[in-house]
Amino acid sequence: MNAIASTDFLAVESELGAHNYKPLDVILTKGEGCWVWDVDGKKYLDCLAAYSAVNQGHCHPRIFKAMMEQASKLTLTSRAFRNDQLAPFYEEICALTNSSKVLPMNSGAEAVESAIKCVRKWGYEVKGVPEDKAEIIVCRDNFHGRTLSIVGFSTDPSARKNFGPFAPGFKVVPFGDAEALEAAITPNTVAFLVEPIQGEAGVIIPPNGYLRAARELCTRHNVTLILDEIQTGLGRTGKLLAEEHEGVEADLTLVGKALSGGFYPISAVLSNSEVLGVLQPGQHGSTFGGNPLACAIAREALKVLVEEGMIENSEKQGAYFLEELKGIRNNAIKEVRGRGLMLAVEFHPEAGGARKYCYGLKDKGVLAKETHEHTIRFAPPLTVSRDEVDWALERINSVLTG
Ligand code: IF1
Repeated sequence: MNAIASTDFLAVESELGAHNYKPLDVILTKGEGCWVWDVDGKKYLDCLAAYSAVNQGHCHPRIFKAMMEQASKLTLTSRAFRNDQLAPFYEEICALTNSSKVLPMNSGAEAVESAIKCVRKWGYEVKGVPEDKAEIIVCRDNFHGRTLSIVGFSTDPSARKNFGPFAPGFKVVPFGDAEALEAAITPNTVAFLVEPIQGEAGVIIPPNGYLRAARELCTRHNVTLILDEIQTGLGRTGKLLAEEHEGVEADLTLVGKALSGGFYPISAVLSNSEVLGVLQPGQHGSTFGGNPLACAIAREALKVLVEEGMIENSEKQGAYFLEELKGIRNNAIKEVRGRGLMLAVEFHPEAGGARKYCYGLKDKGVLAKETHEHTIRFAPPLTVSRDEVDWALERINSVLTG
């Protein structure tokens, strides 16, 4: 037992914290692999994996070791000086993702912001767009982070309301509609920014061929394609990058979250074209971006993902998990969908919301979170075994049909 009662944690958070979240009332204190423990010692299978930041499982021992070794040597130099972890990180991530250039940042939103800066600069200096006229096309129901320029092109009222005025230069098209994308492209369009599968929107998988069509349109109209793989990347959908499902390559690929296996905020802009080449000294940066501790952690997090077969496991367990979820009989279920271990069960609006199921699951030892009101996402660490999936399914079945 912990010395502080659960109710006290809630009271203190409520009094002293900004109320920008409404978490499930479970107070976690320990994690290992797919499992987490609360302050009362109760064990749960984590089916959220910190929104895909702990794809490698909680507190992975190899990443922990790499972090401790580096932390005992050198953590931060700033980019005013060089460090001996940056070049090997660049080499390894470029080789793995078939990229030519890297820009290391910290959070996912920073990677998105950085990409926006770069494609605008590319638009003016390479494509020849007139000053301040650059346009970026984004999708309805997008989620790319919480900074001002990003929420400015969100279509979710709660993400935007009363945070304006917002930056101009963004155009919204429906997700999954290549014709709408083509119609929105003008000579001033510098980029199309899109999630290969929309996460926050509820694991929305676009029609087959959509990313290929988007790639083709972007190439034809000299528009950069930016794929936000911050959530879909690094094995989550059963491939290293979700773009591989359609055999396309983005001009800019954004990764974050699992790039550190959950130890540390690390993100990166990966570039296959000349886009990152437009940046000159002094035009962009970050105190912590590319620091030796981050680089050492990311190097090991990527190795673990590949060497321990997590990407293949994601594909295999995900396919099984999906089939079994589809077999659950409950008239309240509208649709079950997913790719790899990015899965969702959507309920009919009349069912009264998904949150009650999340509480039911929590009581039985499965942690999952609703997205919007009517969808539950299941996205465990990619280390999850068949037995653990069965363990979860038994409980999911009883809660959803009970
Ligand atoms: C929160 C969702 C997941 C992302 C994509 C960029 C970012 C994210 C595709 C920004 C972040 C998070 C943030 C987290 C909840 C979460 C989320 F429910 F909102 F949609 F994962 F499913 N691009 N996603 O999904 O990355 O700056 O946060 O590092 O609490 O806001 P960040």
